[in-house]
Amino acid sequence: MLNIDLEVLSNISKSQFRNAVEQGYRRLRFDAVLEKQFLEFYTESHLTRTRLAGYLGIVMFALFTMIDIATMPAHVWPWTVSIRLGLVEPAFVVALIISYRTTWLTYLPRAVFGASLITGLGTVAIIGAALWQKFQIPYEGILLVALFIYLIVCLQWWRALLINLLILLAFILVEIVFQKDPQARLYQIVFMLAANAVGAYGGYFLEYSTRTGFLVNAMLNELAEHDGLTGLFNRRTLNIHLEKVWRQAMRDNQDVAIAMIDVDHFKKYNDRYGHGQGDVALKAVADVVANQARRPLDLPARYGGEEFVVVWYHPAASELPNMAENIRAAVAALGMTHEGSEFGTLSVSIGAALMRPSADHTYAELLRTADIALYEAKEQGRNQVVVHG
Ligand code: GH3
Ligand code: MG
Ligand code: MG
Repeated sequence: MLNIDLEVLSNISKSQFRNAVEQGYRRLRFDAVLEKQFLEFYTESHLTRTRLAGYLGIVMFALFTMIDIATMPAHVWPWTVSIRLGLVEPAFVVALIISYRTTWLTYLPRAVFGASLITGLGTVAIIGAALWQKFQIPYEGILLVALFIYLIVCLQWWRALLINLLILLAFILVEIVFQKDPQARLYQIVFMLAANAVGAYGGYFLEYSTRTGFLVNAMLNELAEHDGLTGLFNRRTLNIHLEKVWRQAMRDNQDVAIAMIDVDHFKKYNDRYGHGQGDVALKAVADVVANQARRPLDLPARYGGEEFVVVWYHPAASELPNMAENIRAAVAALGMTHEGSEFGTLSVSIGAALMRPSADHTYAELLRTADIALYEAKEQGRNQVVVHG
């Protein structure tokens, strides 16, 4: 079983994904919010395989139809063929059509569920119809159907299990009612039970591994997007976000503002209190910064070293000085002693800038303007805010 090493996890910040790993998912269920995300991921990542299963089903049942016509007596095959062509094949076609409509994708699991149930019950009906017509049909096809539903159609395990139990029930009923040879009946039911055990076993671990892959993927993404020390977004994410927000602002004709925040005399702080305490101070400043960017398109990031950036989407221009000042004041209010500074406590200088994106302004310009403002704040004595634009 593919398991995630909990030792490795100790380096990964607290998140719903890490929570899920710690809680375990042997019952093949995450908590409600994560489960919803997983189902979307599951449907999307299995889309090609689900479609291939649909085509495979269509081809196989067409083949069985030809064999029925070629080998069965004329009073039997019209029954089996009408079930194959009238019930099973259309179910595959419907599921396939749904899989090609992006807006219908949420219904795909239900369509696959329905198609699988119809395929299984249809196959049982074929066996029943043939036995009823006194024709000893080879019953092995039903074993294939069970494995197909567990392993190939990419249904969630619980659903595949439910469908297969219903099919099994129907099969046992048909065997009891129509199968006159007790030896054949016994073998057929035992084989069917065995096929279910094999399929359920394989299917369970298939889904367990898919869930593990989902969590690993999500945690890797988080790791790649965030700064390890402060938990804020890193510079790479900042650039990606700025690019996105810049385009959005251009479409919506809105402003984008940023604040560049630099800790004052931080080299001296490190020298006096040690690098470890320096890290503690950076985390404290990062928490303040994170608190000031809370709307969906806002973003707090660590720009590098002791520098941070906040992106604000569509702020009121007149509010920008206040927003930056809030950060400065909140850092000062931390009251972290810094004897090497003229202020006696840890402080930050902030350069803020606001721009309306257009064809001849890039976000690099916004960063540059904020950087100039920051330089001025430092020049004018630190622990203050300068706003441009
Ligand atoms: P100024 O007021 O002009 O900004 O002076 P400063 O000392 O803050 O600026 P400078 O750029 O000279 O020094 C930044 C210091 O930040 C130097 C570096 O050791 C420290 N630093 C950068 N990243 C980290 C970190 O992750 N942890 C710790 N503890 N210190 C860091
Ligand atoms: Mg600096
Ligand atoms: Mg500094």
